[in-house]
Amino acid sequence: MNDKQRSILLDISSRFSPPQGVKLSYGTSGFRADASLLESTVYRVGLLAALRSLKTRAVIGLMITASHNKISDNGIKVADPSGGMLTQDWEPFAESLANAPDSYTLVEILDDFVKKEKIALDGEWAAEVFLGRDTRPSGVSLLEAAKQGVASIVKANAKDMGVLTTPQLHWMVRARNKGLEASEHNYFDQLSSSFRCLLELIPQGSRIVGTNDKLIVDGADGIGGEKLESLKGLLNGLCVEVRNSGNGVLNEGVGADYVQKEKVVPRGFGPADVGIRCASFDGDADRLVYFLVQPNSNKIELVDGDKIMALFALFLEEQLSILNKSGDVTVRPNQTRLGIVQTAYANGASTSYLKQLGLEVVFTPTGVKHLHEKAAEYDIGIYFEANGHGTVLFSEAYLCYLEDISSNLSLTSTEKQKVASRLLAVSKLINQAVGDALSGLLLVEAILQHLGWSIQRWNELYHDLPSRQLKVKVLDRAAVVTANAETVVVKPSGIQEAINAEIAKYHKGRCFIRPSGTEDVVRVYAEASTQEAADGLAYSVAKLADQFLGSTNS
Ligand code: 16G
Ligand code: MG
Repeated sequence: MNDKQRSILLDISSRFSPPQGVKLSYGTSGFRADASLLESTVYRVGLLAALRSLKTRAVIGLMITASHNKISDNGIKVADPSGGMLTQDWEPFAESLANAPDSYTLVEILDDFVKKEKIALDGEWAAEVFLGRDTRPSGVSLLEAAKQGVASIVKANAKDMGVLTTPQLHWMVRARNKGLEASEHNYFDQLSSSFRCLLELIPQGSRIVGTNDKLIVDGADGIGGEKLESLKGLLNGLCVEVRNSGNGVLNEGVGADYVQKEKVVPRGFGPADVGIRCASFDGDADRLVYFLVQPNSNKIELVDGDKIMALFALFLEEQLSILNKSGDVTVRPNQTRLGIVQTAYANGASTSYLKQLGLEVVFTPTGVKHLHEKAAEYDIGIYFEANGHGTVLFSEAYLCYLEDISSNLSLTSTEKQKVASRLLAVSKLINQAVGDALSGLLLVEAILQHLGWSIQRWNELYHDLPSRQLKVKVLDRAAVVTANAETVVVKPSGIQEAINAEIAKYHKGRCFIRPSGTEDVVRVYAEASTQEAADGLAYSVAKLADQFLGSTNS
Protein backbone atom coordinates (compact mmCIF):
# COMPACT_ATOMS: atom_id res chain seq x y z
CA MET A 1 0.00 0.00 0.00
CA ASN A 2 1.50 3.36 -0.93
CA ASP A 3 1.38 6.51 1.20
CA LYS A 4 -1.50 8.03 -0.73
CA GLN A 5 -3.63 4.91 -0.31
CA ARG A 6 -2.74 4.72 3.38
CA SER A 7 -3.69 8.31 4.03
CA ILE A 8 -7.05 8.00 2.18
CA LEU A 9 -7.83 4.93 4.25
CA LEU A 10 -6.81 6.48 7.55
CA ASP A 11 -8.83 9.58 6.77
CA ILE A 12 -12.09 7.88 5.76
CA SER A 13 -11.93 5.02 8.27
CA SER A 14 -11.47 7.43 11.19
CA ARG A 15 -15.05 8.62 10.51
CA PHE A 16 -16.38 5.13 11.31
CA SER A 17 -15.50 4.17 14.87
CA PRO A 18 -16.31 0.64 15.95
CA PRO A 19 -18.76 0.10 18.84
CA GLN A 20 -17.07 -0.35 22.22
CA GLY A 21 -17.14 -3.72 23.98
CA VAL A 22 -18.84 -5.62 21.16
CA LYS A 23 -17.24 -8.66 19.57
CA LEU A 24 -18.53 -9.04 16.02
CA SER A 25 -18.58 -12.38 14.29
CA TYR A 26 -19.29 -13.20 10.63
CA GLY A 27 -21.67 -15.94 11.81
CA THR A 28 -23.70 -18.29 9.68
CA SER A 29 -24.43 -15.67 7.07
CA GLY A 30 -22.64 -12.39 7.65
CA PHE A 31 -22.61 -9.80 10.42
CA ARG A 32 -25.89 -9.13 12.19
CA ALA A 33 -26.66 -6.82 15.11
CA ASP A 34 -28.74 -3.90 16.24
CA ALA A 35 -28.49 -1.49 13.30
CA SER A 36 -27.08 1.29 15.51
CA LEU A 37 -23.91 -0.79 16.05
CA LEU A 38 -23.20 -1.57 12.43
CA GLU A 39 -21.91 1.53 10.59
CA SER A 40 -18.22 0.79 11.07
CA THR A 41 -18.75 -2.91 10.33
CA VAL A 42 -20.54 -2.17 7.09
CA TYR A 43 -17.85 0.35 6.12
CA ARG A 44 -15.17 -2.26 6.76
CA VAL A 45 -17.01 -4.97 4.83
CA GLY A 46 -17.07 -2.44 1.97
CA LEU A 47 -13.26 -2.45 2.13
CA LEU A 48 -13.21 -6.23 2.10
CA ALA A 49 -15.59 -6.42 -0.87
CA ALA A 50 -13.38 -4.10 -2.91
CA LEU A 51 -10.31 -6.23 -2.11
CA ARG A 52 -12.20 -9.41 -2.95
CA SER A 53 -13.15 -7.90 -6.29
CA LEU A 54 -9.53 -6.96 -7.00
CA LYS A 55 -8.36 -10.43 -5.99
CA THR A 56 -10.92 -12.32 -8.10
CA ARG A 57 -11.12 -9.74 -10.91
CA ALA A 58 -14.86 -10.08 -10.77
CA VAL A 59 -17.93 -8.27 -9.47
CA ILE A 60 -18.66 -8.83 -5.77
CA GLY A 61 -22.01 -8.25 -4.03
CA LEU A 62 -22.84 -6.66 -0.68
CA MET A 63 -26.30 -7.16 0.73
CA ILE A 64 -27.54 -5.11 3.66
CA THR A 65 -30.24 -7.09 5.44
CA ALA A 66 -31.05 -8.84 8.70
CA SER A 67 -33.43 -11.24 6.97
CA HIS A 68 -36.15 -12.50 9.37
CA ASN A 69 -34.81 -10.57 12.39
CA LYS A 70 -36.63 -7.61 13.88
CA ILE A 71 -36.79 -4.32 12.03
CA SER A 72 -34.34 -2.54 14.35
CA ASP A 73 -31.60 -5.06 13.47
CA ASN A 74 -29.58 -5.03 10.32
CA GLY A 75 -26.73 -6.98 8.80
CA ILE A 76 -24.34 -7.33 5.91
CA LYS A 77 -23.15 -10.24 3.86
CA VAL A 78 -20.89 -10.69 0.87
CA ALA A 79 -21.70 -12.47 -2.40
CA ASP A 80 -18.73 -14.05 -4.16
CA PRO A 81 -18.24 -13.97 -7.97
CA SER A 82 -20.35 -17.11 -8.52
CA GLY A 83 -23.23 -15.39 -6.72
CA GLY A 84 -22.74 -17.76 -3.76
CA MET A 85 -21.60 -16.92 -0.23
CA LEU A 86 -18.20 -15.38 0.53
CA THR A 87 -15.48 -18.03 0.53
CA GLN A 88 -15.03 -19.29 4.08
CA ASP A 89 -11.24 -18.63 3.88
CA TRP A 90 -11.95 -14.91 4.03
CA GLU A 91 -14.29 -15.00 7.04
CA PRO A 92 -11.46 -14.64 9.61
CA PHE A 93 -10.24 -11.56 7.69
CA ALA A 94 -13.76 -10.12 7.79
CA GLU A 95 -13.85 -10.66 11.55
CA SER A 96 -10.46 -9.12 12.23
CA LEU A 97 -11.37 -6.08 10.11
CA ALA A 98 -14.71 -5.66 11.90
CA ASN A 99 -13.09 -5.95 15.33
CA ALA A 100 -10.04 -3.73 14.74
CA PRO A 101 -10.14 -1.22 17.64
CA ASP A 102 -8.93 1.83 15.66
CA SER A 103 -8.03 3.07 12.17
CA TYR A 104 -4.29 2.38 12.55
CA THR A 105 -4.86 -1.25 13.48
CA LEU A 106 -7.41 -1.52 10.69
CA VAL A 107 -4.92 -0.28 8.10
CA GLU A 108 -2.21 -2.63 9.44
CA ILE A 109 -4.54 -5.64 9.18
CA LEU A 110 -5.52 -4.61 5.69
CA ASP A 111 -1.94 -4.06 4.57
CA ASP A 112 -0.82 -7.48 5.86
CA PHE A 113 -3.73 -9.18 4.15
CA VAL A 114 -3.12 -7.40 0.84
CA LYS A 115 0.49 -8.63 0.93
CA LYS A 116 -0.40 -12.15 1.95
CA GLU A 117 -3.05 -12.46 -0.76
CA LYS A 118 -0.86 -10.63 -3.31
CA ILE A 119 -3.64 -8.19 -4.19
CA ALA A 120 -2.56 -5.49 -6.65
CA LEU A 121 -4.04 -2.25 -5.33
CA ASP A 122 -2.85 -0.17 -8.26
CA GLY A 123 -3.16 -2.71 -11.05
CA GLU A 124 -5.17 -2.27 -14.23
CA TRP A 125 -8.34 -3.86 -12.89
CA ALA A 126 -10.88 -1.53 -11.25
CA ALA A 127 -12.85 -3.31 -8.57
CA GLU A 128 -16.63 -3.37 -8.87
CA VAL A 129 -19.08 -3.99 -6.04
CA PHE A 130 -22.87 -4.30 -6.40
CA LEU A 131 -24.78 -3.02 -3.37
CA GLY A 132 -28.30 -3.99 -2.37
CA ARG A 133 -30.45 -3.43 0.69
CA ASP A 134 -33.77 -4.61 2.03
CA THR A 135 -36.60 -2.32 3.20
CA ARG A 136 -35.18 -1.56 6.67
CA PRO A 137 -34.96 2.22 7.22
CA SER A 138 -31.44 1.83 8.66
CA GLY A 139 -30.36 0.42 5.30
CA VAL A 140 -30.13 3.89 3.77
CA SER A 141 -27.25 5.13 5.94
CA LEU A 142 -25.61 1.72 6.06
CA LEU A 143 -25.54 1.65 2.28
CA GLU A 144 -23.69 4.96 2.36
CA ALA A 145 -21.17 3.46 4.79
CA ALA A 146 -20.65 0.51 2.45
CA LYS A 147 -20.09 2.90 -0.49
CA GLN A 148 -17.48 4.77 1.52
CA GLY A 149 -15.75 1.49 2.31
CA VAL A 150 -15.54 0.53 -1.34
CA ALA A 151 -14.40 4.04 -2.29
CA SER A 152 -11.58 3.93 0.28
CA ILE A 153 -9.78 1.40 -1.89
CA VAL A 154 -8.38 3.24 -4.85
CA LYS A 155 -9.94 2.23 -8.16
CA ALA A 156 -12.99 0.61 -6.63
CA ASN A 157 -16.52 1.36 -7.84
CA ALA A 158 -19.69 0.74 -5.90
CA LYS A 159 -22.91 0.39 -7.84
CA ASP A 160 -26.17 0.82 -5.95
CA MET A 161 -28.58 -1.79 -7.34
CA GLY A 162 -31.46 -0.53 -5.20
CA VAL A 163 -33.88 -2.11 -2.76
CA LEU A 164 -33.73 -5.83 -3.54
CA THR A 165 -34.36 -9.29 -2.20
CA THR A 166 -31.14 -11.02 -1.12
CA PRO A 167 -31.39 -13.63 -3.90
CA GLN A 168 -31.86 -10.90 -6.52
CA LEU A 169 -28.53 -9.34 -5.56
CA HIS A 170 -26.80 -12.75 -5.64
CA TRP A 171 -28.38 -13.44 -9.04
CA MET A 172 -27.20 -10.08 -10.40
CA VAL A 173 -23.62 -10.72 -9.29
CA ARG A 174 -23.64 -14.13 -10.92
CA ALA A 175 -25.24 -12.85 -14.13
CA ARG A 176 -22.80 -9.95 -14.48
CA ASN A 177 -19.81 -12.23 -13.95
CA LYS A 178 -21.10 -14.47 -16.72
CA GLY A 179 -21.17 -11.44 -19.00
CA LEU A 180 -24.97 -11.24 -18.98
CA GLU A 181 -27.37 -8.36 -18.41
CA ALA A 182 -28.07 -8.13 -14.70
CA SER A 183 -31.01 -5.82 -14.07
CA GLU A 184 -34.22 -6.60 -12.23
CA HIS A 185 -35.97 -6.53 -15.57
CA ASN A 186 -33.67 -9.33 -16.81
CA TYR A 187 -34.26 -11.34 -13.63
CA PHE A 188 -38.05 -11.08 -13.91
CA ASP A 189 -37.89 -11.83 -17.61
CA GLN A 190 -35.95 -15.04 -16.95
CA LEU A 191 -38.35 -16.10 -14.19
CA SER A 192 -41.51 -15.41 -16.15
CA SER A 193 -40.32 -16.96 -19.41
CA SER A 194 -39.04 -20.17 -17.82
CA PHE A 195 -42.25 -20.44 -15.78
CA ARG A 196 -44.28 -20.06 -18.98
CA CYS A 197 -42.12 -22.68 -20.68
CA LEU A 198 -42.77 -25.20 -17.87
CA LEU A 199 -46.52 -24.62 -18.07
CA GLU A 200 -46.47 -25.07 -21.85
CA LEU A 201 -44.70 -28.40 -21.41
CA ILE A 202 -47.34 -29.84 -19.07
CA PRO A 203 -48.64 -33.09 -20.58
CA GLN A 204 -52.20 -32.91 -21.92
CA GLY A 205 -54.84 -33.87 -19.40
CA SER A 206 -52.59 -33.39 -16.38
CA ARG A 207 -54.26 -30.24 -15.05
CA ILE A 208 -57.08 -31.10 -12.71
CA VAL A 209 -59.75 -28.44 -12.48
CA GLY A 210 -59.79 -26.89 -9.03
CA THR A 211 -56.09 -27.29 -8.23
CA ASN A 212 -54.96 -24.14 -9.98
CA ASP A 213 -57.02 -21.73 -7.94
CA LYS A 214 -55.81 -18.88 -5.83
CA LEU A 215 -52.50 -18.78 -4.02
CA ILE A 216 -52.11 -16.27 -1.17
CA VAL A 217 -48.61 -15.10 -0.28
CA ASP A 218 -47.52 -13.49 3.00
CA GLY A 219 -44.69 -11.11 2.05
CA ALA A 220 -43.52 -10.60 5.70
CA ASP A 221 -43.99 -6.85 5.15
CA GLY A 222 -40.60 -6.98 3.48
CA ILE A 223 -39.17 -6.67 0.02
CA GLY A 224 -40.39 -10.04 -1.30
CA GLY A 225 -44.08 -9.08 -1.30
CA GLU A 226 -43.30 -5.87 -3.14
CA LYS A 227 -41.29 -7.70 -5.79
CA LEU A 228 -43.94 -10.38 -6.21
CA GLU A 229 -46.50 -7.64 -6.83
CA SER A 230 -44.40 -6.41 -9.77
CA LEU A 231 -43.54 -9.88 -11.04
CA LYS A 232 -47.10 -11.18 -11.01
CA GLY A 233 -48.08 -8.86 -13.86
CA LEU A 234 -45.72 -10.84 -16.10
CA LEU A 235 -47.09 -14.23 -15.11
CA ASN A 236 -49.88 -16.01 -16.91
CA GLY A 237 -51.34 -19.16 -15.43
CA LEU A 238 -50.99 -18.16 -11.80
CA CYS A 239 -53.60 -16.43 -9.69
CA VAL A 240 -51.78 -14.90 -6.75
CA GLU A 241 -52.86 -12.49 -4.03
CA VAL A 242 -50.07 -10.82 -2.03
CA ARG A 243 -50.64 -9.81 1.59
CA ASN A 244 -48.27 -8.10 4.02
CA SER A 245 -46.41 -6.47 1.17
CA GLY A 246 -44.97 -3.62 3.19
CA ASN A 247 -47.59 -1.65 5.07
CA GLY A 248 -47.14 -3.36 8.43
CA VAL A 249 -44.03 -3.82 10.59
CA LEU A 250 -41.42 -6.03 8.94
CA ASN A 251 -41.34 -9.61 10.32
CA GLU A 252 -43.69 -8.80 13.20
CA GLY A 253 -46.19 -11.64 13.48
CA VAL A 254 -45.59 -12.38 9.79
CA GLY A 255 -43.13 -14.15 7.54
CA ALA A 256 -41.66 -17.60 6.96
CA ASP A 257 -39.66 -17.73 10.19
CA TYR A 258 -42.70 -16.85 12.32
CA VAL A 259 -44.97 -19.28 10.50
CA GLN A 260 -42.44 -22.12 10.66
CA LYS A 261 -41.46 -21.66 14.30
CA GLU A 262 -44.84 -20.68 15.83
CA LYS A 263 -47.05 -22.75 13.53
CA VAL A 264 -49.82 -20.12 13.74
CA VAL A 265 -51.42 -17.95 11.04
CA PRO A 266 -49.49 -14.79 10.14
CA ARG A 267 -51.14 -11.39 10.54
CA GLY A 268 -53.77 -10.73 7.87
CA PHE A 269 -54.78 -14.40 7.50
CA GLY A 270 -57.81 -16.01 9.11
CA PRO A 271 -60.82 -18.31 8.89
CA ALA A 272 -61.76 -17.10 5.38
CA ASP A 273 -58.51 -18.67 4.12
CA VAL A 274 -59.18 -22.23 5.31
CA GLY A 275 -58.42 -24.71 2.52
CA ILE A 276 -56.57 -22.15 0.35
CA ARG A 277 -52.94 -22.67 -0.67
CA CYS A 278 -50.86 -20.13 1.27
CA ALA A 279 -47.13 -19.35 1.26
CA SER A 280 -44.86 -17.16 3.33
CA PHE A 281 -41.54 -15.40 2.55
CA ASP A 282 -39.08 -14.07 5.09
CA GLY A 283 -38.02 -10.40 5.25
CA ASP A 284 -35.40 -10.63 2.47
CA ALA A 285 -37.20 -13.37 0.50
CA ASP A 286 -34.63 -16.14 0.62
CA ARG A 287 -36.90 -18.44 2.64
CA LEU A 288 -40.15 -19.99 1.47
CA VAL A 289 -42.67 -22.15 3.31
CA TYR A 290 -46.25 -23.06 2.42
CA PHE A 291 -49.10 -23.55 4.85
CA LEU A 292 -52.81 -24.26 5.23
CA VAL A 293 -54.99 -22.38 7.72
CA GLN A 294 -56.73 -24.83 10.07
CA PRO A 295 -60.48 -24.57 10.61
CA ASN A 296 -61.67 -23.14 13.95
CA SER A 297 -58.24 -22.23 15.30
CA ASN A 298 -55.30 -19.92 14.62
CA LYS A 299 -53.09 -22.95 13.95
CA ILE A 300 -51.64 -23.84 10.57
CA GLU A 301 -50.59 -27.03 8.86
CA LEU A 302 -47.01 -26.28 7.84
CA VAL A 303 -45.64 -27.39 4.47
CA ASP A 304 -41.99 -26.63 5.12
CA GLY A 305 -38.68 -26.60 3.25
CA ASP A 306 -38.37 -30.39 3.66
CA LYS A 307 -41.66 -30.86 1.85
CA ILE A 308 -40.70 -28.42 -0.90
CA MET A 309 -37.55 -30.50 -1.29
CA ALA A 310 -39.62 -33.71 -1.43
CA LEU A 311 -41.81 -32.23 -4.19
CA PHE A 312 -38.79 -31.09 -6.22
CA ALA A 313 -37.05 -34.44 -5.72
CA LEU A 314 -40.10 -36.45 -6.75
CA PHE A 315 -40.62 -34.36 -9.89
CA LEU A 316 -36.97 -34.38 -10.93
CA GLU A 317 -36.59 -38.10 -10.24
CA GLU A 318 -39.62 -38.78 -12.44
CA GLN A 319 -38.20 -36.64 -15.25
CA LEU A 320 -34.79 -38.29 -14.96
CA SER A 321 -36.26 -41.78 -15.08
CA ILE A 322 -37.69 -40.90 -18.52
CA LEU A 323 -34.42 -39.37 -19.63
CA ASN A 324 -32.30 -42.25 -18.43
CA LYS A 325 -34.55 -44.95 -19.92
CA SER A 326 -32.52 -47.21 -22.18
CA GLY A 327 -33.52 -47.65 -25.81
CA ASP A 328 -32.67 -44.35 -27.40
CA VAL A 329 -29.12 -43.36 -28.01
CA THR A 330 -28.26 -40.77 -25.42
CA VAL A 331 -25.04 -38.88 -25.21
CA ARG A 332 -24.31 -39.57 -21.59
CA PRO A 333 -23.10 -43.05 -20.66
CA ASN A 334 -23.79 -42.80 -16.94
CA GLN A 335 -26.94 -42.15 -15.00
CA THR A 336 -27.53 -38.62 -13.79
CA ARG A 337 -26.07 -37.99 -10.34
CA LEU A 338 -28.97 -36.51 -8.38
CA GLY A 339 -27.95 -35.51 -4.85
CA ILE A 340 -30.14 -34.46 -1.95
CA VAL A 341 -28.58 -32.30 0.76
CA GLN A 342 -30.22 -31.76 4.15
CA THR A 343 -29.22 -30.69 7.65
CA ALA A 344 -29.91 -32.40 10.97
CA TYR A 345 -33.02 -30.21 11.28
CA ALA A 346 -34.68 -32.08 8.40
CA ASN A 347 -37.60 -34.00 9.78
CA GLY A 348 -36.70 -37.71 9.98
CA ALA A 349 -39.86 -38.57 8.02
CA SER A 350 -38.64 -36.46 5.08
CA THR A 351 -35.29 -38.23 5.05
CA SER A 352 -36.99 -41.65 5.10
CA TYR A 353 -39.29 -40.55 2.28
CA LEU A 354 -36.38 -39.37 0.10
CA LYS A 355 -34.37 -42.53 0.77
CA GLN A 356 -37.38 -44.63 -0.07
CA LEU A 357 -37.47 -42.89 -3.48
CA GLY A 358 -34.00 -44.41 -3.91
CA LEU A 359 -32.21 -41.07 -3.65
CA GLU A 360 -28.78 -40.32 -2.24
CA VAL A 361 -29.25 -38.15 0.86
CA VAL A 362 -26.27 -36.40 2.50
CA PHE A 363 -26.02 -34.04 5.46
CA THR A 364 -24.06 -30.86 6.14
CA PRO A 365 -23.92 -28.39 9.02
CA THR A 366 -26.59 -25.66 9.16
CA GLY A 367 -26.23 -22.65 6.84
CA VAL A 368 -26.62 -22.15 3.13
CA LYS A 369 -22.87 -21.92 2.53
CA HIS A 370 -22.44 -25.57 3.60
CA LEU A 371 -25.45 -27.00 1.80
CA HIS A 372 -24.76 -25.11 -1.42
CA GLU A 373 -21.16 -26.28 -1.62
CA LYS A 374 -22.21 -29.91 -1.22
CA ALA A 375 -25.09 -29.72 -3.71
CA ALA A 376 -22.70 -28.29 -6.32
CA GLU A 377 -20.88 -31.67 -6.40
CA TYR A 378 -23.73 -33.35 -8.31
CA ASP A 379 -25.14 -33.16 -11.86
CA ILE A 380 -28.30 -31.98 -10.14
CA GLY A 381 -28.09 -31.15 -6.45
CA ILE A 382 -31.17 -30.23 -4.42
CA TYR A 383 -30.65 -28.62 -1.04
CA PHE A 384 -33.13 -27.37 1.50
CA GLU A 385 -33.31 -26.51 5.14
CA ALA A 386 -36.58 -27.17 6.95
CA ASN A 387 -36.83 -23.40 7.50
CA GLY A 388 -37.28 -22.83 3.76
CA HIS A 389 -33.80 -21.96 2.47
CA GLY A 390 -32.92 -23.97 -0.59
CA THR A 391 -32.56 -24.36 -4.32
CA VAL A 392 -31.66 -26.81 -7.08
CA LEU A 393 -28.22 -26.62 -8.71
CA PHE A 394 -27.36 -27.90 -12.19
CA SER A 395 -23.71 -28.45 -13.17
CA GLU A 396 -22.49 -26.70 -16.32
CA ALA A 397 -21.60 -30.05 -17.89
CA TYR A 398 -25.06 -31.39 -17.23
CA LEU A 399 -26.68 -28.32 -18.76
CA CYS A 400 -24.63 -28.88 -21.93
CA TYR A 401 -25.83 -32.47 -22.02
CA LEU A 402 -29.45 -31.30 -21.71
CA GLU A 403 -28.92 -28.70 -24.46
CA ASP A 404 -27.62 -31.49 -26.72
CA ILE A 405 -30.64 -33.67 -26.13
CA SER A 406 -33.18 -30.92 -26.50
CA SER A 407 -31.74 -29.85 -29.84
CA ASN A 408 -30.65 -33.17 -31.33
CA LEU A 409 -33.68 -34.47 -33.18
CA SER A 410 -32.00 -37.45 -34.76
CA LEU A 411 -30.67 -38.99 -31.55
CA THR A 412 -33.51 -38.80 -29.13
CA SER A 413 -37.24 -39.29 -28.88
CA THR A 414 -39.67 -36.41 -28.60
CA GLU A 415 -40.46 -37.47 -25.06
CA LYS A 416 -36.84 -37.18 -24.01
CA GLN A 417 -36.54 -33.86 -25.75
CA LYS A 418 -39.46 -32.59 -23.77
CA VAL A 419 -37.89 -33.76 -20.54
CA ALA A 420 -34.62 -32.06 -21.45
CA SER A 421 -36.44 -28.83 -22.27
CA ARG A 422 -38.34 -29.07 -18.99
CA LEU A 423 -35.14 -29.57 -17.01
CA LEU A 424 -33.50 -26.65 -18.80
CA ALA A 425 -36.49 -24.49 -17.91
CA VAL A 426 -36.20 -25.60 -14.27
CA SER A 427 -32.51 -24.62 -14.27
CA LYS A 428 -33.46 -21.13 -15.45
CA LEU A 429 -36.43 -20.76 -13.15
CA ILE A 430 -34.70 -21.84 -9.97
CA ASN A 431 -32.02 -19.41 -8.82
CA GLN A 432 -28.58 -20.97 -9.37
CA ALA A 433 -26.84 -18.45 -7.11
CA VAL A 434 -28.73 -19.01 -3.87
CA GLY A 435 -32.12 -20.13 -2.50
CA ASP A 436 -34.82 -17.69 -3.62
CA ALA A 437 -38.40 -17.56 -2.32
CA LEU A 438 -39.73 -15.97 -5.54
CA SER A 439 -38.23 -18.51 -7.91
CA GLY A 440 -38.86 -21.41 -5.49
CA LEU A 441 -42.51 -20.43 -5.33
CA LEU A 442 -42.81 -20.45 -9.11
CA LEU A 443 -41.20 -23.88 -9.34
CA VAL A 444 -43.57 -25.29 -6.70
CA GLU A 445 -46.53 -23.82 -8.58
CA ALA A 446 -45.36 -25.19 -11.93
CA ILE A 447 -44.82 -28.67 -10.48
CA LEU A 448 -48.21 -28.73 -8.74
CA GLN A 449 -49.83 -27.83 -12.06
CA HIS A 450 -47.73 -30.43 -13.89
CA LEU A 451 -48.79 -33.15 -11.47
CA GLY A 452 -52.36 -31.83 -11.17
CA TRP A 453 -51.94 -31.77 -7.39
CA SER A 454 -53.55 -29.68 -4.68
CA ILE A 455 -51.50 -28.55 -1.67
CA GLN A 456 -53.39 -31.16 0.37
CA ARG A 457 -52.22 -33.94 -1.98
CA TRP A 458 -48.66 -32.61 -1.79
CA ASN A 459 -48.78 -32.44 1.99
CA GLU A 460 -49.76 -36.13 2.12
CA LEU A 461 -46.40 -37.22 0.66
CA TYR A 462 -45.36 -38.12 4.21
CA HIS A 463 -46.28 -37.14 7.76
CA ASP A 464 -43.76 -35.28 9.88
CA LEU A 465 -42.55 -36.87 13.07
CA PRO A 466 -43.44 -34.66 16.05
CA SER A 467 -40.54 -32.38 16.94
CA ARG A 468 -39.61 -29.67 19.42
CA GLN A 469 -36.98 -26.93 19.26
CA LEU A 470 -35.72 -25.11 22.33
CA LYS A 471 -32.98 -22.60 23.00
CA VAL A 472 -30.79 -22.51 26.09
CA LYS A 473 -28.83 -19.48 27.25
CA VAL A 474 -25.41 -20.67 28.39
CA LEU A 475 -22.24 -18.98 29.61
CA ASP A 476 -20.28 -19.62 26.43
CA ARG A 477 -21.92 -21.23 23.45
CA ALA A 478 -18.53 -21.60 21.74
CA ALA A 479 -17.78 -24.30 24.34
CA VAL A 480 -20.04 -26.60 22.30
CA VAL A 481 -18.10 -28.28 19.51
CA THR A 482 -19.97 -30.58 17.17
CA ALA A 483 -19.08 -33.12 14.48
CA ASN A 484 -20.85 -35.28 11.86
CA ALA A 485 -22.94 -32.44 10.46
CA GLU A 486 -23.77 -31.22 13.97
CA THR A 487 -25.33 -34.51 15.06
CA VAL A 488 -22.68 -35.30 17.70
CA VAL A 489 -21.20 -33.10 20.42
CA VAL A 490 -17.48 -33.70 20.91
CA LYS A 491 -17.02 -31.00 23.54
CA PRO A 492 -17.65 -30.68 26.46
CA SER A 493 -16.80 -34.30 27.05
CA GLY A 494 -19.48 -36.52 28.53
CA ILE A 495 -22.45 -34.54 27.28
CA GLN A 496 -23.05 -36.68 24.18
CA GLU A 497 -23.17 -39.86 26.29
CA ALA A 498 -25.74 -38.19 28.55
CA ILE A 499 -27.80 -37.10 25.50
CA ASN A 500 -27.63 -40.63 24.09
CA ALA A 501 -28.95 -42.04 27.37
CA GLU A 502 -31.96 -39.69 27.13
CA ILE A 503 -32.60 -40.53 23.47
CA ALA A 504 -32.62 -44.25 24.30
CA LYS A 505 -35.70 -43.72 26.48
CA TYR A 506 -37.86 -42.68 23.51
CA HIS A 507 -39.39 -44.56 20.58
CA LYS A 508 -37.99 -43.08 17.32
CA GLY A 509 -36.11 -40.58 19.50
CA ARG A 510 -33.54 -38.31 17.84
CA CYS A 511 -31.96 -35.27 19.42
CA PHE A 512 -28.98 -32.97 18.97
CA ILE A 513 -27.66 -29.68 20.29
CA ARG A 514 -25.60 -27.04 18.47
CA PRO A 515 -24.47 -23.50 19.11
CA SER A 516 -26.53 -21.00 17.12
CA GLY A 517 -24.66 -19.06 14.43
CA THR A 518 -26.98 -16.07 14.71
CA GLU A 519 -27.97 -15.76 18.40
CA ASP A 520 -26.16 -16.15 21.68
CA VAL A 521 -27.83 -19.47 22.54
CA VAL A 522 -27.43 -23.22 22.21
CA ARG A 523 -30.25 -24.83 20.25
CA VAL A 524 -31.87 -28.16 21.09
CA TYR A 525 -33.78 -30.19 18.49
CA ALA A 526 -35.72 -33.33 19.42
CA GLU A 527 -37.94 -35.69 17.50
CA ALA A 528 -39.95 -38.70 18.69
CA SER A 529 -43.05 -40.70 17.83
CA THR A 530 -45.45 -38.46 19.82
CA GLN A 531 -45.47 -34.73 20.55
CA GLU A 532 -45.36 -35.42 24.27
CA ALA A 533 -42.28 -37.58 23.84
CA ALA A 534 -40.54 -35.01 21.58
CA ASP A 535 -41.23 -32.31 24.18
CA GLY A 536 -39.98 -34.54 27.01
CA LEU A 537 -36.78 -35.38 25.16
CA ALA A 538 -36.12 -31.73 24.24
CA TYR A 539 -36.65 -30.49 27.80
CA SER A 540 -34.46 -33.17 29.38
CA VAL A 541 -31.64 -32.48 26.90
CA ALA A 542 -32.02 -28.71 27.48
CA LYS A 543 -31.53 -29.45 31.17
CA LEU A 544 -28.35 -31.39 30.35
CA ALA A 545 -27.06 -28.44 28.30
CA ASP A 546 -27.72 -26.25 31.30
CA GLN A 547 -25.84 -28.60 33.64
CA PHE A 548 -22.82 -29.10 31.39
CA LEU A 549 -22.50 -25.54 30.11
CA GLY A 550 -23.68 -23.40 32.96
CA SER A 551 -26.84 -21.36 32.73
CA THR A 552 -26.71 -17.59 32.54
CA ASN A 553 -29.81 -17.59 34.78
CA SER A 554 -28.05 -19.19 37.74
C1 16G B 1 -29.03 -18.17 8.84
C2 16G B 1 -28.74 -19.03 7.65
C3 16G B 1 -29.68 -20.22 7.60
C4 16G B 1 -29.63 -21.00 8.87
C5 16G B 1 -29.84 -20.10 10.07
C6 16G B 1 -29.51 -20.86 11.33
C7 16G B 1 -28.05 -18.39 5.40
C8 16G B 1 -28.34 -17.53 4.22
N1 16G B 1 -28.89 -18.27 6.42
O1 16G B 1 -30.30 -17.60 8.75
O2 16G B 1 -29.30 -21.03 6.53
O3 16G B 1 -30.60 -22.00 8.89
O4 16G B 1 -28.95 -18.99 10.00
O5 16G B 1 -29.57 -20.03 12.41
O6 16G B 1 -27.10 -19.13 5.44
P1 16G B 1 -28.94 -20.47 13.79
O7 16G B 1 -27.49 -20.76 13.58
O8 16G B 1 -29.22 -19.34 14.71
O9 16G B 1 -29.69 -21.71 14.22
MG1 MG C 1 -33.59 -14.50 4.86
